[in-house]
Amino acid sequence: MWRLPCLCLFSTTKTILSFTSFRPLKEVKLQRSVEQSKHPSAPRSGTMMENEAFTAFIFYGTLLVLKMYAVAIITGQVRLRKKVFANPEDALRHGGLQYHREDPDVERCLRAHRNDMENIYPFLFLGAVYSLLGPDPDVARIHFLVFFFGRIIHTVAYLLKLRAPTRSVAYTVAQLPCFSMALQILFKVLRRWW
Ligand SMILES: N[C@@H](CCC(=O)N[C@@H](CS)C(=O)NCC(=O)O)C(=O)O
Repeated sequence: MWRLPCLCLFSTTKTILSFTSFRPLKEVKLQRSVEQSKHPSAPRSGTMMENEAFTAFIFYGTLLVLKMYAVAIITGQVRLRKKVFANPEDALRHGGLQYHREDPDVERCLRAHRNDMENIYPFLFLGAVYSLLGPDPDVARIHFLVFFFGRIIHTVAYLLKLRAPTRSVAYTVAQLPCFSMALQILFKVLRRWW
């Protein structure tokens, strides 16, 4: 009964230890290929992580998800500081129904968050598909980096009310790699069909 949970725990611990041991990538790859040649029918572990473009995508994608969480946390802090609550029950808990109201700073945070949803969610789709289609890892990394910094600057410009057109330029720059990835995905699919 305990065999399966023990096996799971063992393999998770092994994975964590292999991450924290900081062995050079070459050494890890060599050991894997030796293991694979010994047990050719065994499932290959870490195949996704061997795709450099996909690893870069996971890295920047996760950072951007964390950035979105940060905007949500900032929104909550602005609500508390300015006593601006979205729901009557929250307002009642913090002093009275008069605090169930709107505020320009909270609205700004919400717009920044909504704009992230309009742009980062599509990136999570496009980036994943694009990196699985075998792009040059360096070119892929440039796509992700441009999008990442574009979105960071967009958020900073939005929340700190930086002078126009900083936010719009950041938005446009971040859109470029997305269009590039979308076009490359479409071309690859069309080439396969015709
Ligand atoms: N839904 C966006 C579409 C266009 C867009 O994303 N524009 C960028 C650059 S001007 C932006 O930061 N818009 C502000 C926002 O979405 O709140 C809008 O209504 O503006």
